[in-house]
Amino acid sequence: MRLSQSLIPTLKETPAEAQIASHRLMLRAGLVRQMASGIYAWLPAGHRVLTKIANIVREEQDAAGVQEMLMPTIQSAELWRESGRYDAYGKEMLRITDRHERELLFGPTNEEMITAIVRDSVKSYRDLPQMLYHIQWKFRDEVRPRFGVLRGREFLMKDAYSFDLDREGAVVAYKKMMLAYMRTFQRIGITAIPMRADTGQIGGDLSHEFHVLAPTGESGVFYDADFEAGDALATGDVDAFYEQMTTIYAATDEKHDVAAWEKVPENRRREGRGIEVGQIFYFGKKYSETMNFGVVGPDGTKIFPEMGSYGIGVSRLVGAIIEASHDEAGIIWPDAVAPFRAAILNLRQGDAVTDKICEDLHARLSADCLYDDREERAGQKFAEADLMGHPWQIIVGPRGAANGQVELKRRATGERFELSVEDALAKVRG
Ligand code: 5CA
Repeated sequence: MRLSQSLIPTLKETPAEAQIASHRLMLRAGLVRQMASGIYAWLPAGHRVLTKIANIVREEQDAAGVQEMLMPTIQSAELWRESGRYDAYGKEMLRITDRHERELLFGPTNEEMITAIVRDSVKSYRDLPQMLYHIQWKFRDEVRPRFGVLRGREFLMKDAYSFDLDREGAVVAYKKMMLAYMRTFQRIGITAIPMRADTGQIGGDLSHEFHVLAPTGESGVFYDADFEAGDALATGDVDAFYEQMTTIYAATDEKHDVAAWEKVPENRRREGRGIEVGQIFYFGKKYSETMNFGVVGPDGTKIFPEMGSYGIGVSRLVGAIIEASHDEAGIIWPDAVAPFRAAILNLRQGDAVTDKICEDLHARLSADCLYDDREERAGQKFAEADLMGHPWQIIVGPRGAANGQVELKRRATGERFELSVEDALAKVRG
């Protein structure tokens, strides 16, 4: 993509309304614009990040055997009256009335809708288990939307739902999902720690929140430093993995257990703050019973399925990644989710050899690179590339170009390499 022809409206000044780094940097790097309180438009570069994250989430859900579908954003109040949550949900729910005076709402989550959908066609124990997910916009009328996309009112969520015949099956689904989450976060390039959590609005008796460590996080977190050391994912075995994850102490302030904390050796105790990027719940028959969803069991009796729900804050992740990975100059994107893997900085637009090398690089790196082909000072190009946080910068100036050399800069470490065009390409491609 050519920067001269792109809508990436970077800002030099720090926007006054932004209190924390990720919000400031998302505005300054031209990723999003606020359209109303807690409601954002995703501009082209921001949309690329959101899409890359959603695709990783999708691939790992698919790999775990979860079926993708798409439910609407607008739901009927009737559905929520069935579970009793229509009144219980309170002011966070955006309620809408249509022209026929029918009561609708903008979905804050989908337990009721998925239960109604599965209830409609699953009648026998033979049709279970089922695991389904979608990636869809949600709306919660938060009292205090803040920190940009971290606490928005409209936000993108991956929400999955499991239906099993018994508790044992539901716990298998829960463990599978925890493994899928850890794989997802690892692929994105961040560390997210699963912590015992409260079940809140969703209800139930087993829940974990996944927290990215960052000083600006909304929750206090306590965890055993062993978590960082152990590569629990390497086991590949769901039970062994779950065992390892849940025996290492990690809890948010809401569930912090002082007696257990004292059992963690002092030199391994870590306290900090975390941003919740996902939460999983096992809540049993809460919705299947209240919404009268039963299947016929092997002996002809009615069985209410055991359910769980599993969320990832896809749009919140964009902000959380930036909170965890930035410096004074700007964003430092992990390779897998950067809007562009590389930027080409042409330091002498109009110099025939420099232009030719840049055009050649641009053609060969194609869509995943941003070519800064503007008539701008080198200093500005450097500053904006650092701000936007491309993992690689390929810097092409007339002196090097004359010898077929370019400079390659790694954003995360600041390392610089003088390389031939071919070697630079090979390094960027990894
Ligand atoms: N139905 C369940 C799981 S599918 C559920 O709604 N869980 S949740 O309330 O914990 O939300 C799932 C994830 O969405 C959270 O972990 C968080 O990452 C994200 N999220 C929740 N509220 C917001 C918000 N206001 N802005 C941005 N992301 C949010």
